[in-house]
Amino acid sequence: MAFTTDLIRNVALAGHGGTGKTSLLEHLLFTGGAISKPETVDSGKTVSDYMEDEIARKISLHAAFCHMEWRGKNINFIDTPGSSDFVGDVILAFRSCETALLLVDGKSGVQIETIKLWRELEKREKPRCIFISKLDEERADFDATLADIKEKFKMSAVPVTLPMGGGSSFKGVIDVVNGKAYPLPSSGEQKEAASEIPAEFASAFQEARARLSEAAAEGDDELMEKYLEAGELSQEDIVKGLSEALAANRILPAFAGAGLRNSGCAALLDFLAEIAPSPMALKPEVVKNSKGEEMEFGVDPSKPTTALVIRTQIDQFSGRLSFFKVFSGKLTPDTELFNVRENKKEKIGKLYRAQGKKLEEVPELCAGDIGLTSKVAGLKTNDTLTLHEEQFAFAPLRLPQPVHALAISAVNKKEEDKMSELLYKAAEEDLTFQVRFDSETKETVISGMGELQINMILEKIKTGAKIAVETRTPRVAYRETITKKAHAEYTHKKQTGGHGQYARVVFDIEPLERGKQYEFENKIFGGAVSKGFIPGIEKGIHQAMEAGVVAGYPVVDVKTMIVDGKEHPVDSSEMAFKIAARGAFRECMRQAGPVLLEPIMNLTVFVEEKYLGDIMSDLSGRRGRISGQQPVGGGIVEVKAQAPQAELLRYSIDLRAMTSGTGSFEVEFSHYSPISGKIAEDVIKAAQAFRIQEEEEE
Ligand SMILES: Nc1nc2c(ncn2[C@@H]2O[C@H](COP(=O)(O)OP(=O)(O)OP(=O)(O)O)[C@@H](O)[C@H]2O)c(=O)[nH]1
Ligand SMILES: [Mg+2]
Repeated sequence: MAFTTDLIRNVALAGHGGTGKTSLLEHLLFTGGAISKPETVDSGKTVSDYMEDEIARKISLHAAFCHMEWRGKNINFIDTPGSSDFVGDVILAFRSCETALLLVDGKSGVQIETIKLWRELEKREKPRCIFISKLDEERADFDATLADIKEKFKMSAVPVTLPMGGGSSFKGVIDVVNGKAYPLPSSGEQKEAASEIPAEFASAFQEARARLSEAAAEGDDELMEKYLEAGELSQEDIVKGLSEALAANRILPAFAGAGLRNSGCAALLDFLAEIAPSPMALKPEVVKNSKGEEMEFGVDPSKPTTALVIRTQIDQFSGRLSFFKVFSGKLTPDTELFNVRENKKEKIGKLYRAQGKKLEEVPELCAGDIGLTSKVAGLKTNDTLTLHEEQFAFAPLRLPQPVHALAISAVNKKEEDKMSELLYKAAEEDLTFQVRFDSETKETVISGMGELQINMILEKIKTGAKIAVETRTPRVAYRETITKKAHAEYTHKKQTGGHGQYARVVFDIEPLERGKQYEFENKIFGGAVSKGFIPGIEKGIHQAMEAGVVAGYPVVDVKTMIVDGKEHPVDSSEMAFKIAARGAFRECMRQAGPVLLEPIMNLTVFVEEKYLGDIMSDLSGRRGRISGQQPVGGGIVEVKAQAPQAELLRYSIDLRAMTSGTGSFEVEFSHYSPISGKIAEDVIKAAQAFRIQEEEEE
């Protein structure tokens, strides 16, 4: 059956690792009748942890799409991994949903990943709810967790469900909106059944009900008046007020439960179906047309069909799967859509909804819905699809830059192509994983968010495809430049018999401002060298600049001027001038105080306050310069610094070790800066050793 836009809900489950997202989702699907028996994460049979690596490790490593019907609504769920290495999949889920459901462990309280995800949600002004999980565990405490949330997020969560007891005496939940109790089912495989609220929880319910009514009335003058007059709100008004407040991101509803025990699921589903915003409430995306003009584009069933590819999965059996969200109009099978990036039409075959790995064919997907299609080779994540040849595109997903890089090669050179192919495939599936060939250092460099993510990908290559690979710390892309002016001349001469070669050039060189790269000026007066030879001379300079005289790294920020020269009527050629120019440039460079430059990175580190001292002293040990620090909420401090790339090659591993896995950082290139003394000597030695090794290999 097709669901119209108002009947669709998209919900992303997110939170710190192991807070119970996958287990909760499994029981939501069970409660909704999408599956007949809930499985445990340990069994490796849950709907959303279905990939081989997830089953082996018993944690989620990819975004998984599921759906179910509840009270006439189609609820699409995206289960996301808790490990920060897979943040790319969480961000794509946040973009695609209207409501984020953040899980907080009732025993551990708000943990570091949840704080980071909260900041991501803040950036997007995304409506969100909190599910306080695992309340059946000893020492789990609903009220203490609410207090922790208030302290860390500076926002009071309003309970929509309340727990009845906790730990070993956990007896189920109370639905505050509907005034019902859901006693704890006798096992996780039993459905919840509503009953009267037990007398012992009557006053707690009354109190929570008053608080919920007040939250529903706030921000709506009419409702507030009703509430102040009658001292309470009708059921209908509570639903209306909460819907508006959540869509506008004014309230933070909180839920209680224990997913594994199937407790708290029914009331949560009621809320999602009846109160959570429909896709139409999604904050519009900014799209750009072919003229570069920006406009807002929200979900709208009345406009011609538009869809955005949100994820690509390359499956061994089903081939390429492209998940997309329909933004406007509706989509039916075998439609031709225009792919804006490729500027060509693409036939979309069958349409599906995913239930984990199971694909269920659908006859139609309306605006706001999430579905997928298979085997359309031309589709990539972030592609905009339109019905006509409309030229506008959604902005690509904004993801953090990779922070951990490795150089990789196949042990057997013949397998290098196959290895690269698998790496590029992995990069298509997870956009936070990148592959590039560095022509300068002659290395294939892979980079990502952390060791776990990279190891997962390497695992697929090593054991999956049986390709032996070697990894090592990538080489740093050093540069060379000059520090003063110089003057030199060079004559290339080979005139022994037959057709000879002759060219002579005289150069002045001088340093350019950092980042200017290259300049050339012809200062010859009187035609000592014909204009026709100038391109050859410039080619020679470029060639010489590819490998400088200090350690063979590319030369930057040098201006070269030809001031004089000489040519021979027969023996001069472009080739001869190229050779002469190369020689003159190298001679000039030797006299111009050549130095090595190293890349300096801008670094933003996020750590809990208690680690601040350690982080600062570690950074100064890495030749880092700290430019500022400020608290960013949740007890986290942001430290801004600059440090040489060479000192940061293992930073993602070291930072995690220093902060028990809680620290994180962002990094981007800033500028090149000169190095000297022992540091420069070591770089030169390493470059020489590398060159010897390369020559031996050839
Ligand atoms: N006691 C209890 N244990 C639970 C509950 N929910 C989940 N667990 C257990 O907690 C562990 C983690 O559960 P998952 O559902 O995999 O948690 P997750 O948030 O999906 O984990 P990641 O995807 O790896 O971030 C598993 O061993 C579950 O059996 C619960 O309600 N009560
Ligand atoms: Mg999970």
